[in-house]
Amino acid sequence: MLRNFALFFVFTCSNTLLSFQTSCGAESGNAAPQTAAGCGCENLKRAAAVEPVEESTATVHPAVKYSKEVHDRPPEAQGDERRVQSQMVLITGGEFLMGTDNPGIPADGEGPQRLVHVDSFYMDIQEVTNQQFEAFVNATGYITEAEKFGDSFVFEGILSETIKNQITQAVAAAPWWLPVKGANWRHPEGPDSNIIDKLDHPVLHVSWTDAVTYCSWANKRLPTEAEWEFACRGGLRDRLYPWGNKLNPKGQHYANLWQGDFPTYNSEEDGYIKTSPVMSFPANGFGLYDMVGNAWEWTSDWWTVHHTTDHKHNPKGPPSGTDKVKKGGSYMCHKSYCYRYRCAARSQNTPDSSSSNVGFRCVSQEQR
Ligand SMILES: *[C@@H]1O[C@H](CO)[C@@H](O)[C@H](O)[C@H]1NC(C)=O
Ligand SMILES: [Ca+2]
Ligand SMILES: [Ca+2]
Repeated sequence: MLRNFALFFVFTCSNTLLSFQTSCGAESGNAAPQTAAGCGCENLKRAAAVEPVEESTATVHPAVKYSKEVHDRPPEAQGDERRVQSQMVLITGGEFLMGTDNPGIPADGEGPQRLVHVDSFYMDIQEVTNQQFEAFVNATGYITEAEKFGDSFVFEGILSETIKNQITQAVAAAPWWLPVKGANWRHPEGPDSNIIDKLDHPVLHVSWTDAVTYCSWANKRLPTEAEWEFACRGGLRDRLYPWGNKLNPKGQHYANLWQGDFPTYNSEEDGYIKTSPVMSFPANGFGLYDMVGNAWEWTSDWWTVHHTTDHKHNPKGPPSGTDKVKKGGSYMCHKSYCYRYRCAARSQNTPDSSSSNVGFRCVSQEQR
């Protein structure tokens, strides 16, 4: 039974099935800790050979299928499920410096710093919550990829002993990630957990495809990386964080991150060991909460580490790729392992991967 996990997951740097015990050269070769695997979440990848069981309507992209269902209905019938959706703020377009010439993690393609222009758009002020995602599932019957595959990656530190003892395999480059059967958005810490007390926490274990489908249903879309980063910076120029360059100005915490020693000891100095309710920390200059920390956030861009310094207008990333860009870091990020809670920082996952620290928020051209 456990062997099945090996068929479902491979890590990106080895690309070898059944290789959970081998070490991951690309990661162990890094000397400086901040260039290491970080949260290790970019290593979480499903094997291409394994496809989830598709319904007969699978020829229609889920985003189209689920959004059509709801858009065909009269607006008055859409009220209930829409009421819980996030407030949005207008992000007035403009020019900004994207990326950095002083990368915390050069291998991630944080540089070079480049002048980018984005048009105006609206953005959810918060990460999509469990309650909001539940409203979507109630309305559409949508089944996430983690539910179709039957498993998802959970950070070892939040699993019960019972579940932990049933698992013998982990990701070699990041042994704190365990593939857990029955883990999904309703059971974020494994099958013996639930979201009853976490309705206002970010939804987790959602793949990129799940995120696209949700946003499309809400008549929104995922932000491009440029939009996300512009929004993250909150009008500040060339700063590390959405609020400035100091991590804890006046001793205050501005994001749900990891304090202590990753992955063994979380001192909970910011008040949270795991996710926090959305908007528990101060908003940035644009009125956006949790842009860094709490849950990672999917963007629409394909991943590349090569960027041109040519002046770009609304860049959308490369036309194709294998991984999607995620931004902002999570409650698992600590400077020693995952210095990715900076606006310029970035990481990647395959579009079908999911884990206990990745969520999303949506944007749109018009107020929704
Ligand atoms: C979803 O449906 C369940 C069962 O009817 C209900 O208890 C729950 O409140 C609904 N959630 C939302 C967000 O509407
Ligand atoms: Ca924390
Ligand atoms: Ca976040």
